[in-house]
Amino acid sequence: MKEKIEALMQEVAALKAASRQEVEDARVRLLGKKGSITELFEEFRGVAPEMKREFGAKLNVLKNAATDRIAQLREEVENKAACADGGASGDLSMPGDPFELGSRHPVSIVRQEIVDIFRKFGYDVAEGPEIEDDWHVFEALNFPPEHPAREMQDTFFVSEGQLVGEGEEKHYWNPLLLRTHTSSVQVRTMERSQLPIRVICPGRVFRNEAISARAHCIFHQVEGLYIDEGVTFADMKQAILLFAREMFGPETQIRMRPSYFPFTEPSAEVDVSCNICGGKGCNICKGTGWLEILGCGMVDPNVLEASGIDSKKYSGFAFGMGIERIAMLKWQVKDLRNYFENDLRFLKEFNTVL
Ligand code: 2NM
Repeated sequence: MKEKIEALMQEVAALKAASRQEVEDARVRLLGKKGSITELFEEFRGVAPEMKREFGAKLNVLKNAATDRIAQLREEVENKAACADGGASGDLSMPGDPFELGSRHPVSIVRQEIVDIFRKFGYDVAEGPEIEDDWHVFEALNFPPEHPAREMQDTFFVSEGQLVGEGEEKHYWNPLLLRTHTSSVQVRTMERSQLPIRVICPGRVFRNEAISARAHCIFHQVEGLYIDEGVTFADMKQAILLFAREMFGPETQIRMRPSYFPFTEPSAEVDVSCNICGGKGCNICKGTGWLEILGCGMVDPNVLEASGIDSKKYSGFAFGMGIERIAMLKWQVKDLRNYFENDLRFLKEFNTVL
């Protein structure tokens, strides 16, 4: 037995093969069902118990050596074949695998549509910081000190602000926070611009909300602002009607319902006629024929004055809408979380031309 193992060891070491067939032949000859190594394992059963340990170890070494050598030979002939046939696997002049094209995110598509419409109406686009101070997010926008939006539960705070005042009057002032709306950008625009102002502010905003299918702590808004001498509620209505018809189609109707925002007076909520059912009532508009898309109002004189604008001379309107919400209506997305998870199965649904 010992001799047989040693002889086979030498055969394995000297093994050569020039083709796939020769490798396969060698495998069958050594390791196949009737192969010489397989037969040695049969023979091993009859070996005296005191010799089993020694021969067992040797046999295993032999089997591993044969298996490895055959794998090595197989790789060698495969490589040789690939180079020799000049075929697909070996041709370095072949074009590379194509890059998969990305697609625009639905929030980005809708943001661009809204921005394009207002640019056509002569609005500028302004952006501003996501980390803001209390002044630009709340104080200048006429939020009273006790307004619930200013609470920790609703707003993400970054720093507590400066300690100011003496004795009883001592308090923190102007903390840093994540903006809860892009109106802060409009305050910055009013502070530094010459009048008239026509601006829209797209951007990411943050609210301290539990995440669900209908709410998320991050979302995107577009807010608009128009200030000049003699701007009226009728101007606002017309601007929003024209926008709605560009966005949702020429047959679109709008309606306004009274509402409340700290920064506008009067304020309104705007619905557009459902463009899925044409106003007849469907499951998208929940049978009402109307879809709520934005909030708006005449800028409160306090807001104008806080930004250094003479509210006796100037007036203006402002509006704001959530981009995710409009994208949900457009593509019937049922769960807001889809917008933030970057699951390719979702993103690939929006294969618009870049
Ligand atoms: C809305 C609704 C109504 C708004 C107001 C202002 C500003 F800065 F001029 F005061 N910007 N955006 C506004 C008004 C936003 O979002 C639902």
